[in-house]
Amino acid sequence: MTAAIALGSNLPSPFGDRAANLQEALRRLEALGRVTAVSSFHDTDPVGYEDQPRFLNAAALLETELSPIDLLHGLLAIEHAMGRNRENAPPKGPRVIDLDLLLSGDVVLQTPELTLPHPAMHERRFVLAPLAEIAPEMQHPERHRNIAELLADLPSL
Ligand code: PH2
Ligand code: MG
Ligand code: MG
Repeated sequence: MTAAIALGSNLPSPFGDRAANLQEALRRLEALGRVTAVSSFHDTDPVGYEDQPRFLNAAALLETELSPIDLLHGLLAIEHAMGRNRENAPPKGPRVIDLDLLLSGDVVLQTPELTLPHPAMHERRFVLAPLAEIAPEMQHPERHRNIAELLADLPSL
């Protein structure tokens, strides 16, 4: 199954700067499947909680045999291994690495742990713009729009 993953970083780490963190996470994603496409890296304004450093965002496609929940656990394990600490950090605050599962094929799923498609993906330019570079025709299984269409639908500000 093809999974779409959003990557974000807005803190340096022992791996290096934000770009080094994205590169390191992409390297580690290879343990969960085969990375078949990676977008360019987008320097973005923080959205939501604005009093934090700018983000570097990207998107990747992963061809994987893992179930969505096992894939989620793999993503969380990478975040943890790279030094993301959720205990003493605000929910939308600065982070070394954030790996969000956006889509797993056309799976629609709602559990306490995981909602697919990612419930906010269609309203986030920092998610849709990178993903549109590598998967413009990938379908959102609930909105019946592809990624390029969702991006074009965003209000301009
Ligand atoms: N992630 C957030 C909150 N705000 N803003 C940008 N630009 N990029 C992000 O990845 C991001 C954010 C919470 O996950
Ligand atoms: Mg996120
Ligand atoms: Mg996350």
